[in-house]
Amino acid sequence: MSDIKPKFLEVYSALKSELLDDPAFEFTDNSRQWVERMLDYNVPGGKLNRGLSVIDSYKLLKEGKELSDDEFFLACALGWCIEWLQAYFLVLDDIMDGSHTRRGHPCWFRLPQVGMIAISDGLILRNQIFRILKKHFRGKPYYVDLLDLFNEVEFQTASGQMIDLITTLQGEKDLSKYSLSIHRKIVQYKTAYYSFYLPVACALLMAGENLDNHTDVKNVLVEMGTYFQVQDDFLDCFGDPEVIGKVGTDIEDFKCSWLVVKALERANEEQKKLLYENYGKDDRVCVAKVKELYQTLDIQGAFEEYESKSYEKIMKQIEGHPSKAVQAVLKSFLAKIYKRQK
Ligand code: DMA
Ligand code: MG
Ligand code: MG
Ligand code: MG
Repeated sequence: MSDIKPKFLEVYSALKSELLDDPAFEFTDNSRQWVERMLDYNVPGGKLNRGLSVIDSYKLLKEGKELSDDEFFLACALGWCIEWLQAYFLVLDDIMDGSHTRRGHPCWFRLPQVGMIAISDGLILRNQIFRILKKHFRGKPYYVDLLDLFNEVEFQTASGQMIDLITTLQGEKDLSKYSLSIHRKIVQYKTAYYSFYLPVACALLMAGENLDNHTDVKNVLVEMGTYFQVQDDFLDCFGDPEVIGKVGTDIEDFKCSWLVVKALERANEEQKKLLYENYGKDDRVCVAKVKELYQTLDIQGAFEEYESKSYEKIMKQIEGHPSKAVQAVLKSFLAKIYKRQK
């Protein structure tokens, strides 16, 4: 599967060139250079799982039939639209979360020349998705469905980010409101739709399918996306920053992370008091105390248990699906993320 990565990256260069020559704007050398640098910094440097999944999924839906050059290009272009969407959300997410590093480099807004211009860049990234779609898909019978899909998923993600943020409101810090059901809602919206449902939905539309007929696929993908974000929460605290390319901020940020929800479930009164006193403070000593409590409560063990249980649950759901091609799509996704370290 990974042999398509170089070709996928070629499509990135082609799309970038088109955007830098977009006739709807009079680029100067200066603005063109800015956008090029901004794109190269923020769009292609991740794992590219979401983007590549569109191509993998489309191939599996075609059940082994070779893709034409045109189909391959279009699947790549949709994959890149998802990577653009991801870049847009991450640029803004890092500002809102006060993060320092992303993909092994300083967050875009941390660069001295960038700062809050990153907000404007986020908007440019967002708009470029629709420039790409217009240029390459305007004549397709599924164009309107694609636009609707990207709009819906963007709304869901933005809403997830909103509840992720408002649950941490300063001055109202109250751990007692954190629960698995609130956590689930946050991660379903902020992560699962755009990371898991969107790539497969793009492939389904390209294959001429009506998305209304695939709510069962959507449900499995939302379940997988939820599992993926629990892993992200786990790695925020226990991952190796060298491997995940970012330093966690969830404890400092008072995030409704899976880890703190589990810790609250397992803690006695004294331990709860320690959490209440130290969670959500931008202070090394407080963060260390929270991490130590996570060790004492064996939150790693709880995570491992969650991980194998969700794997089994998702696998069962997949095997209940009538189409072998769809099963193959879903299984390839699950295999990619099971026990991931980054
Ligand atoms: C991020 O959740 C979700 C979106 C939509 C970018 P997060 O803040 O936990 O992500 P990360 O750990 O990568 O900053
Ligand atoms: Mg973040
Ligand atoms: Mg965030
Ligand atoms: Mg995170």
